[in-house]
Amino acid sequence: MSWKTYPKVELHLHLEGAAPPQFIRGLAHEKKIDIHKVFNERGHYAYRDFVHFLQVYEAATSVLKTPDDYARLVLAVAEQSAENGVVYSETFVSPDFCGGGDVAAWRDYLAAMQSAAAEAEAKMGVTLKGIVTCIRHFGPDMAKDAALCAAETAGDFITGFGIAGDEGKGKPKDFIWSFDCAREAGLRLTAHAGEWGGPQSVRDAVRDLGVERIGHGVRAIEDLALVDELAERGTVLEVCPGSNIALGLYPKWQKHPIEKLRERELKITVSTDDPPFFHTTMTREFEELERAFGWDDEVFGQITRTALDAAFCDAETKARIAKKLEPAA
Ligand code: MCF
Ligand code: ZN
Repeated sequence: MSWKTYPKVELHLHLEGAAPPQFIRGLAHEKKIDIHKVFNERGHYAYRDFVHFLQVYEAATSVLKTPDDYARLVLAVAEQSAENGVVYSETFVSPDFCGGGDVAAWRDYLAAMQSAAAEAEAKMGVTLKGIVTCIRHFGPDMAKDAALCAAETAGDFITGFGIAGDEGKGKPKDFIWSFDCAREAGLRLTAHAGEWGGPQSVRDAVRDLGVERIGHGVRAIEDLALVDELAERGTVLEVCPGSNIALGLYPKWQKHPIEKLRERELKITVSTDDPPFFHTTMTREFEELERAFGWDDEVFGQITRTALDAAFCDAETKARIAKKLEPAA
């Protein structure tokens, strides 16, 4: 079996960010909402830079208004994942977009997403889990509501809590209450850091929030003492190289630090982040990594097993997914 046909494990996928553009256009049409600014003339998501990307993401999300819209979204996203050989995917979901942080409303959205995930598993063979995510530029108060929603619904589907959004706004320590709340509810923790913020941002996320995984984290490479600290702690990086390149963090694949981080024995995984925004898929990530760094089946197998080890799901699910990976072992 070659890596092209390996079953893949993805740990870092934003649910709305994975929405195919035609899905968002279809909903906008049904609801008579004008979102033409979200797309360019070729019908692709259009943004100028990172901050504009965040705005376009929110504008696209504005057409998703009901639990049923989210159920349809889960099915559309699962279909793309399954087409790329993904057998297990952890998706970021936010109560800020699903009920405005109200726990009762969040439960309705979650029930719809969870039943769509069960349907996707039965029909497409892809297992989905949810990581409740607060949004950094919405501030610590909204993060508290998100954490309370997460704590109330922790369980088989919601397995983790995280933070994403504009790394230039606020500090990890502003969100300690929310992360403590999620941890006490038994949720596993991850934080976006070391993308638009430098190594100190990663250090703060690990030390102040106690996260076991970092979303991106690639700028740790600018401080080798931090790389060693992360390796020692066993912190896992959810690296999304295609996202970093599309947003202009690195000029080309060969300049991406993923290979250097791997050589320094950091636990590295590969994900797509917001695939249609960045014109990527898990297949394309693997192809580009092969081209840029000569990664072979052994490396792809290792990356996939690291991802499954670092997954936030229960042991029974892990064992079931591990069986699907066996031919790659
Ligand atoms: O990882 C990328 C880029 N870095 C930071 N944040 C995000 C990324 N994709 C989506 N996000 C944020 C964004 O603020 O996550 C939120 C979006 O509103 C959604 S979480 C379900
Ligand atoms: Zn992300």
